[in-house]
Amino acid sequence: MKRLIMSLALASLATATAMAADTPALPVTKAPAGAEVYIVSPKDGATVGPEVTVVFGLKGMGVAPAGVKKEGTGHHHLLVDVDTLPSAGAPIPNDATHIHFGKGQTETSLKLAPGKHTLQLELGDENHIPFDPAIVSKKITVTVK
Ligand SMILES: [Cu+2]
Repeated sequence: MKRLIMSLALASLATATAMAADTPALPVTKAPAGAEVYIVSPKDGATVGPEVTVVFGLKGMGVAPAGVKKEGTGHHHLLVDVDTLPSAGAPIPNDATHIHFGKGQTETSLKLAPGKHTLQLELGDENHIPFDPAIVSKKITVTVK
């Protein structure tokens, strides 16, 4: 009898642990209808110098700094030479190729090595999580002289 109670207690503990693992730590924000992010400058196919100003465009939403919860807003992330978009439901990585603009910046000056590079914008919510569905720009290619 004692053994039965013990195994029941272990079983319910295992269930509780499994449920906790399934619960997402951070909520995913639905993309507002018609929201669109785009790169204003440089133009797709442009040849640029080693230091290029990238200007971010956003339609149908506003920009807010990271950490600020305000409906219909997000902040920009510049993906440099990124082939696979960041995963849904998790914060966008923060590294040399996934650049966060958590202060609400709408342009940046980027240093790039000579050769071809791709640039793409992705909007993230206040927790740096991609919207659902993801709000991403067209990927552009620039050649750095
Ligand atoms: Cu971010």
